[in-house]
Amino acid sequence: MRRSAFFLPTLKETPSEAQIASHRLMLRAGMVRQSAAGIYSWLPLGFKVLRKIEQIVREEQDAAGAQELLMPTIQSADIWRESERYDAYGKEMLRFKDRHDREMLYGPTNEELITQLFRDNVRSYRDLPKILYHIQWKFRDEVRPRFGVMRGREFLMKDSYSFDMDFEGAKRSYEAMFTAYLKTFKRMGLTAIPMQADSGAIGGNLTHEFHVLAETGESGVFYDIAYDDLAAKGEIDLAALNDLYAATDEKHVPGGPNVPPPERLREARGIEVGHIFYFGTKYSKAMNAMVQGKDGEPVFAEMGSYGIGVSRLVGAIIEAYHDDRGIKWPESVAPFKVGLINLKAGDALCDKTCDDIYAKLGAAGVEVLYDDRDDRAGVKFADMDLIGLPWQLIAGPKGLAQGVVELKNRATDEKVELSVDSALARLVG
Ligand code: 5CA
Repeated sequence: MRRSAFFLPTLKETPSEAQIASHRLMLRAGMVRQSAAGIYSWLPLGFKVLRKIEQIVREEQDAAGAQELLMPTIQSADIWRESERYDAYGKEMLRFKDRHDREMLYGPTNEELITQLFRDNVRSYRDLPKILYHIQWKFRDEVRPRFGVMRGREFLMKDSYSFDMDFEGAKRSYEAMFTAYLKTFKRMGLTAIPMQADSGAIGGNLTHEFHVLAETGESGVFYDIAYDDLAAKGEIDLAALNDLYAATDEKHVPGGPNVPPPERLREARGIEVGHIFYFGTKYSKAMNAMVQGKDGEPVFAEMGSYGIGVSRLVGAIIEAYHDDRGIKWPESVAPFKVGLINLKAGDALCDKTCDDIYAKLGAAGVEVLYDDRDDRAGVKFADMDLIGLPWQLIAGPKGLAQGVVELKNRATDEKVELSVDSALARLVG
């Protein structure tokens, strides 16, 4: 993509409404624009990141055996009456009527809809287990939408739902999702700690929130310091589920069972990027979702639901990867891999070399943003640091006279001078 043609309205000034780094940077880097409180348009640069995150989530769901479908954003109130959540959900649910005076709502989550689909289409134990998911926009009329996409009113969620015959099966599904979540967040460069969470009315210990540690996180969390070592080594796995203490402040009981002694207990802030939940037959019973069991007797399906905050993750990744100049994208979610800077647009050698590099990288499938604008070098450097592409390839008249370009790593700030060919070789593959 040529910068001169790209819709990328970057800002020099820090917008006053933004309180945390990720919100400020998403506005300054031209990734999103607010259209109403907690409701955002995703501009091309931000949308590319959102899509990359979505794709990683999708690949790990598929690898865990889940199947993608797509349910609507608008739901009928009827199914929420069946589950008895229509009144209970309160003001967070956006409700309205269609022209026939039927009560409708913009879905805040999809347990009811998926249970209805299951009830109407699955008959026998032979069809189980099943894990179904979609990546779809949700609306929750949050009292205090804030921090940009972190706590929006409209936000993108991946929500999966598992159906099993019995508790053992449901536990296997839960563990498959648990493991998939760890892989998913790791691929984005994030260490997410699974925390025992408040299970509300349902009870049991099968509910976890996945938290990325960050000073700006909205949740208070407590965890065993052993996690710091495991996180550094990237070794948090399913064993952590039973062995090491980690809990949200809602669940944490000072001095309670399994709580480590004070010198081993860390108190921190976390961003909740995922939430998984086993709830047994809560919805299948309320909505009469039964299948025929092995002995011919009907059985209520054992269910779980598993959410990931896809749009929130964009903010969470920026919180983890930025400095005072801008974002530092991990390569797996970067909107482009390379930012190519032509230091002297209009200079014949600079233009020719850059055009050539741009064409070659494009042909090799490397995503490049080519800053071909006729602007000052300082403006281009600042813009490129702000949007945070992992690699900057800088071509100017002085270097090219010696046959070299400069390759800069945004994360480490390391710069090397290389021939064009060696720079290309480093960036391809
Ligand atoms: N039905 C369950 C699991 S599918 C559910 O809705 N869980 S949830 O309420 O915890 O939401 C799942 C994830 O969506 C959260 O972990 C969080 O990452 C994200 N999320 C929730 N509310 C918001 C919001 N207002 N803005 C951005 N992301 C949100």
